[in-house]
Amino acid sequence: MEIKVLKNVMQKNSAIGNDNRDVFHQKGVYTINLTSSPGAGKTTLLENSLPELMKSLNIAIIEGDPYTTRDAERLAHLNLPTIQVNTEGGCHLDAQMISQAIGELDLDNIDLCVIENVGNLVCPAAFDLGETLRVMVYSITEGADKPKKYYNMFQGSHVILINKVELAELCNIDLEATYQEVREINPTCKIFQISATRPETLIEWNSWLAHTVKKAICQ
Ligand SMILES: Nc1nc2c(ncn2[C@@H]2O[C@H](COP(=O)(O)OP(=O)(O)OP(=O)(O)O)[C@@H](O)[C@H]2O)c(=O)[nH]1
Ligand SMILES: [Mg+2]
Repeated sequence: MEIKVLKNVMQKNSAIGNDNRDVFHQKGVYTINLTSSPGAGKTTLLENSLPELMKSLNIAIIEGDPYTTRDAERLAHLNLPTIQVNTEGGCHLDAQMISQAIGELDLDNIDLCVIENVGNLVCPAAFDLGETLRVMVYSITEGADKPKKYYNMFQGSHVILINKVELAELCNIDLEATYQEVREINPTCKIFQISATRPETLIEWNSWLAHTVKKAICQ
């Protein structure tokens, strides 16, 4: 008797993730998998970044949520193509869910597809969705000990947005030490320090992302 359930699930997810990546690539769509713990600021970031990014990119949103459409409703005024994926309590999106969502999008007219994952610092780190870039929002209000506790998520992210930095003093956080710990775990990721509620702190991130997407889709 052969029991390989977990391995099979992960292999299947990776295979579908690679298929998704091929589809995105063929259609010239750059994709972001946006991860964080619950409430770290993913939707707030989108509320305040997308209006700027929309000026030069055609954007679609895939919203992951255990049960509700609340985040999609917060972004509805932007009038972007949006697909809601409810995991029915599941703690992460997987590649099959994204494959289904892709079928609902007009990829020929999209430059950037933003996937907001379910808030969780463990499971989303293990499930490749076929994204180009994994972007993590790390809210300092969760505590300075999180990078080493949730090593895989920090280590596997291409970009880490250290968020809610205006609350550092209130939360007793040494921002420089936090930056250094993130850097130690992930020596190559891009790091931005932001307050997602304050659009003026997102200028550098917005311009880096717009530039990166345009460069990639023009190749
Ligand atoms: N003070 C402060 N509050 C913030 C900041 N960013 C987000 N918030 C607040 O944090 C709360 C949660 O933000 P969301 O954007 O909903 O977080 P999320 O990661 O999308 O949450 P889930 O989708 O439920 O995982 C909201 O009340 C935001 O206003 C920030 O930079 N500073
Ligand atoms: Mg959200």
